[in-house]
Amino acid sequence: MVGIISSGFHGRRQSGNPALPAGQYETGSFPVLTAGPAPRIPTDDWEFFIITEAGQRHAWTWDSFMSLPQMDIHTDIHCVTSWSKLGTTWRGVSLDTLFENVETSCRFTTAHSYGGYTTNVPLADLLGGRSWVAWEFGGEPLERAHGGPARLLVPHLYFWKSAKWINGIELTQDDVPGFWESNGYHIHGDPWREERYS
Ligand SMILES: Nc1nc2c(c(=O)[nH]1)N[C@H]1C(S)=C(S)[C@@H](COP(=O)(O)O)O[C@H]1N2
Ligand SMILES: [Mo]
Repeated sequence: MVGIISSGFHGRRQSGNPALPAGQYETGSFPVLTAGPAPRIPTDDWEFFIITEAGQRHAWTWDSFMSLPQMDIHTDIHCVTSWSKLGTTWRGVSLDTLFENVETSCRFTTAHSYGGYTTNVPLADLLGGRSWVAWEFGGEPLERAHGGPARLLVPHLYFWKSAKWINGIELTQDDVPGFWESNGYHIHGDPWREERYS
């Protein structure tokens, strides 16, 4: 997906690697980017919820979450600060599975993390086999610094949408800016469109 037409702000920086969106470089390391301290959530206390506009609450404990169908995920991730990590492997539960019995007419969501971080993601971006609640990285339990015990993984959007220490998803009628979206980041965040800042 190498475009002929420049997409503005960062100018045109092309790597020649079609796996890299414009303005991104490949890194072999796994940088940690967290606003504030990393919360510590024992799996005994961990819970994942989905709450609808009608106030209907669906919730999973760690054990009930682990008994859901699991998937291995092989994907590239792209951080808005310009690094991309290619060919990462994860294990987790598809949001399609978690939303199976959820009735809603909302088109938007806010992901809520332990510690207070939020990010908004359209429901369509969470569904369709493109997003997961991931608890394993590279065959090992997800490190706390990277969001363990579990994080949202929305790899087709910039990585700030992949909320670490995920606690739950709230369905919303409107697209409500989350933490970074209220601080100048793009409301949607598609790296292939260079939706970096607003
Ligand atoms: N809860 C929470 N999730 C978060 C963040 C955060 O500060 N808190 N930072 C976001 C940003 S800006 C990025 S780039 C990625 C970084 O994930 P990493 O530290 O695993 O590389 O997590 C995202 N998820
Ligand atoms: Mo970020």
